[in-house]
Amino acid sequence: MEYRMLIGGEAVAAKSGETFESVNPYDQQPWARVPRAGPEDVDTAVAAAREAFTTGPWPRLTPTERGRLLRNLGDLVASHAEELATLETRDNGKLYSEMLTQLRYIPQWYYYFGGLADKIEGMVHPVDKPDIFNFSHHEPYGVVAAITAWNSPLLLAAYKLAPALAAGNTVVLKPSEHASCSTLRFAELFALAGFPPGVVNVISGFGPEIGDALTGHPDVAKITFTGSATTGRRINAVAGQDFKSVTLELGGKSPNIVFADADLDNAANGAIAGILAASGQTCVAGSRLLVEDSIHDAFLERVVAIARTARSGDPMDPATNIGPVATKAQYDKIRGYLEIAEAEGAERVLGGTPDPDPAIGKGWFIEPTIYANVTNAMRIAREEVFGPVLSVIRFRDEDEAVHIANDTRYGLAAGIWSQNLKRCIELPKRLRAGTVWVNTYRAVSYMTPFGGFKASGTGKENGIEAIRQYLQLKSVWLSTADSFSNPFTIR
Ligand code: TXE
Repeated sequence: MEYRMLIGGEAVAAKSGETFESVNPYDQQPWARVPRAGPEDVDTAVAAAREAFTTGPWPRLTPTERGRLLRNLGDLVASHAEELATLETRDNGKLYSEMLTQLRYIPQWYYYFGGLADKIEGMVHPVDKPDIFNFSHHEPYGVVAAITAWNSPLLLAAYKLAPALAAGNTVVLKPSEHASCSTLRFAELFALAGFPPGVVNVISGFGPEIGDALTGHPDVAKITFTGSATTGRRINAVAGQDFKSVTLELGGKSPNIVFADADLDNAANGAIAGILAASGQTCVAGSRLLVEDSIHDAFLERVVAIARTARSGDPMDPATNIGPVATKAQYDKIRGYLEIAEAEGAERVLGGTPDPDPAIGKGWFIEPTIYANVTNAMRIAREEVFGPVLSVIRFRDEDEAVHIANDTRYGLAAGIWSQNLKRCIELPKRLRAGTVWVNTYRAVSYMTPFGGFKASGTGKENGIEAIRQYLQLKSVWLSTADSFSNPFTIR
């Protein structure tokens, strides 16, 4: 397969002609060639987006028409769901069943924000001045740079594109170099949906090579990013030079807290969903399992028993629970953390080796791994592993659970398992995390705000408020006074 980028409505190669291979994590075979954009391609893509924002038909469309195009796009994603999900699985090794579920859900983002496009209302302000009519309204920023990670390319793109376009911006979208193909194929749907050329541009390439050129480009007004805290920090620094607005969704070290009064069967499934779903390669992974002392041993046994039943294998096979991890770098990083955990004295109760069963394939497989007797000071409990590796930490009482849960630089998500109503209502208020799930885990919706506290990011995606990330507020003053006198005082 040979892919093209989308710039100014044209399917193009990189100006340099360079490409790179996309490797299937399951069989470790290259299966597609992808354009390797350079800074010159970034310039062309930003210029196309800038032109579409200022002079093209896009700024003249009514918000209702923008909404209609977004709904067309949603329909097209729905009718291409199987194809796009297959590309994602080939690119990042995640289960086809997971990617297909995402692809079938993604259209809702385009329908929801398409519906919101013509409901962005301003306000008339009753100012304390005579002869003045004052109002404010929301305006798009202009060109938005949207940068996504490899774990859920088109879902993350929907989080960003749907509100950005509903608000009237134009976009340069850059998927991860580790999983570009679904986004490049998705790019072909914009013309079919009726979007004018240049409204959405898609470039593929390596973050370290073109990231600064994109985020530091003087014509990029807004940046929205999902990825690592390290790259988020870099983007913030570059964007800060020109005081650009940023929305950053970074990683996490989310606590999943199980109290003795929980429904323990549900909680055990919740613990597994938190760490083994997507082979742990999710920003909201419940990678620290906090368990109340009195049930610790029995609960751990339950979790280990379920984890043992998880089947590694071909991500296209509906019977598979654990696919390979996405890249060799990711595999090496996780292996490195397993060594760190052993050296720190964590007690391995499951896994800990590369999957030894040759029957499951040649891919980058990591066995589900569980460490007990982890303390919150260990690196395995503090740093994002992004793999199927669970750290189990004991706690005595609610106060200690809260202390451990909050004792992290991250603040993306948290889980609580309890049947005590008071606790279920009061405890979420004490947790420093942008999302708290109570008796469930890893639920997301286009209708509900999502985003981190602390080092997990800034700004919110999804839900009505998300559209504000792509709008700036303008205040307009009209005077009906007959004279404009005394120019030397404030009015
Ligand atoms: O992330 P990067 P990587 C975490 C996870 C994982 C680690 C590394 O712990 O092990 O990050 O993954 C682009 N300017 N998460 O290397 O580098 C890059 O091309 C602008 C958590 O894949 O952050 C890609 O499109 N962009 C996370 C995107 O940033 C730059 C999901 C993400 O890549 C850039 C993924 C630069 N200077 C990884 N450098 C989550 N929040 O779920 C790179 N990029």
